Amino acid sequence: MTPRPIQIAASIICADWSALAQHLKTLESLSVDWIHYDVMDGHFVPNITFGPEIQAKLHAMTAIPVDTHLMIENPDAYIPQFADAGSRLISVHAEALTHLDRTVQLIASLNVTPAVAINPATPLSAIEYVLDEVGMVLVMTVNPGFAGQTLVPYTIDKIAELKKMIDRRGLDIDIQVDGNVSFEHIPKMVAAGANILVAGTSSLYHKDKPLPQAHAELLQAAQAAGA
Ligand code: S6P
Ligand code: MG
Repeated sequence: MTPRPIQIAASIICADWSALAQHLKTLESLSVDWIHYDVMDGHFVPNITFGPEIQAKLHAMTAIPVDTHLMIENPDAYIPQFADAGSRLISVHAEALTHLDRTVQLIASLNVTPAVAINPATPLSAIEYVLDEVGMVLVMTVNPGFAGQTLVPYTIDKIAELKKMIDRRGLDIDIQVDGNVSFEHIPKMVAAGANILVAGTSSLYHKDKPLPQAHAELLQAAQAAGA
């Protein structure tokens, strides 16, 4: 199977919101592939971020496609609003859903690419039957809820197992990694099969690097590992 192209998803909760419009222009000039929009409800994860109205405003400010990561209970109730607010891709957590298949179908019915996300401790068996129906699997490499956490090491083997499962089935879908996607961890994440990297405080928003430099180094590290 031809490798899927490396793509960068900028984790917008990690950006400097005091200069958001300028920041989005910078991301556009760097041809960043996605804005990764983390939605947290204080129930599924112990943190709260923002909802569809703020996403709609963000979407109006940039042409960069929105990748919505729903870390919420009862996502079905909000998916149509996020679709209206410009999501190109919506990830839902397998752990949050009794009827995962129904939710994946709901997302697809709204002409949004469905994706399924799994927490570090969730086995791949939880998602194997929906692989044919999604465009992407999001592998959490930290426990969701916060930026700036440390990698859960066993998740690297899980990415590799998922990649084998996808290849065995002859599918052509993306694997996104989210959580401590750092310069140290990118080579093993990409070598294991990840191709969409959620870039937060560990890389793109690294406190010691100007953003264009961090972006260039991020791409270089990922492409070298995927070569
Ligand atoms: C975490 C959330 C993530 C973070 C991102 C931050 O629950 O889903 O998208 O925002 O992982 O990146 P970093 O490099 O600070 O871990
Ligand atoms: Mg996320």
